[in-house]
Amino acid sequence: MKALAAQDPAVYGAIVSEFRRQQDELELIASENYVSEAVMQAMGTWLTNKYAEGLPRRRYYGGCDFVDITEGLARDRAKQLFGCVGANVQPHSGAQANAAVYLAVCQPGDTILGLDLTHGGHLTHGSPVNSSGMLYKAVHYTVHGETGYIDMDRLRELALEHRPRIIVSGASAYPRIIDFEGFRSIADEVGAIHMADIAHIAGMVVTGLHPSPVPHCQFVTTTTHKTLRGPRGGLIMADRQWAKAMNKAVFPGTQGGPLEHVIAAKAVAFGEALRPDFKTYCEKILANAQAMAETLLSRGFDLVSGGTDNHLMLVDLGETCSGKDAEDALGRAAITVNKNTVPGEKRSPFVASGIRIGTPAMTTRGLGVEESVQVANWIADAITSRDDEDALEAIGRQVRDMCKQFPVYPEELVD
Ligand code: DSN
Repeated sequence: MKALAAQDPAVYGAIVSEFRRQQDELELIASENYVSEAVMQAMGTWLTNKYAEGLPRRRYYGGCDFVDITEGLARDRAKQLFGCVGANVQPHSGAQANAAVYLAVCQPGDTILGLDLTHGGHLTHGSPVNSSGMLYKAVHYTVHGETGYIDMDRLRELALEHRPRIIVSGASAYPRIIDFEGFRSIADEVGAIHMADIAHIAGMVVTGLHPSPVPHCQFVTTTTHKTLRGPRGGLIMADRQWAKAMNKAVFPGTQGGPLEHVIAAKAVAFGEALRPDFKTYCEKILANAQAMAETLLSRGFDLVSGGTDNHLMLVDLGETCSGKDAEDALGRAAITVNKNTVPGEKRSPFVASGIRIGTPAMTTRGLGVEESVQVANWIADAITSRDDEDALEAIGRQVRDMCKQFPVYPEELVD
């Protein structure tokens, strides 16, 4: 990065500081990961200079021969990975992908039925502060008050009562297996479209460690940067009937020129996810999550739904500590998590009563079950000692020592 360092030390300095943070501290945000050097190299290329509105071989601009190759590879690999009929690799993000599906399927004012935000849903599943909740009439299902699992009976009741145009399955903070087949059967019963947003669990889906929604959906959306470990971006899949509408809804419906440098990096990441060692990686994500959940439970913490089947867990801190205080304390101990609302939330979302913990990033840097148990104990210690700066500093030193043993990237990358 010599040219950047010389030309713009302010930007370069912040980038290097972020490198140091990622390298030296522990990242447990469930939606984050570390891309490979190959993915990063593909992203930082002259493909960023190219306009390529349209689809491969059907563009509105000349000079697209080579971005047609990279986008074609991304699309073909996405289809192979997910076993889907149609794939559009152009959405700039998961939110853009979801907006495009709504545009393809709904008229303004139509009803969307999605998981409530405080029960693990996503802003784009009909929150009033998101266009999905402003342009469409949003109705929300919830998790069961006692079990913490999605209440499929209530979902069916709501679907029968409101007759939604689209039912959205998938979540941002839900630790259990999702019954996509059950969602489809309710959608079929009320004549709704079923869209699964698998942004969080895509890695497990493509490796067969979570049931695939593809046979049970008209649309599946995902981000590419979470468990899939690709560049920041989105992807939509559609069945045969909806593939054309999907493409039109992305461009010209909701986006202009695709980010071809990012799409090339998606192709590289999908290539990585097709390799057998990606399944081993995802198995380790799950094993680490189990180990952390069991340790936290043994330390007396309350987990929403009592545990986890996937890469994340939601710790309900109850009355004693807010999510914000826990997030701050862990930050001072070099551990990054995010505060999260919990079902039945009584605090504001800026304070929240829980924290969300995920294992995809720490697994990428090579931490295993033994380290996961240690990390969970540090989390428990840090939350318990949240007002004791010396204790937090001591935990932080141990966390940094562990990170040193498991570097994310070669140090030379920032030279
Ligand atoms: N913000 C992402 C997450 O953290 O789950 C979802 O978009």
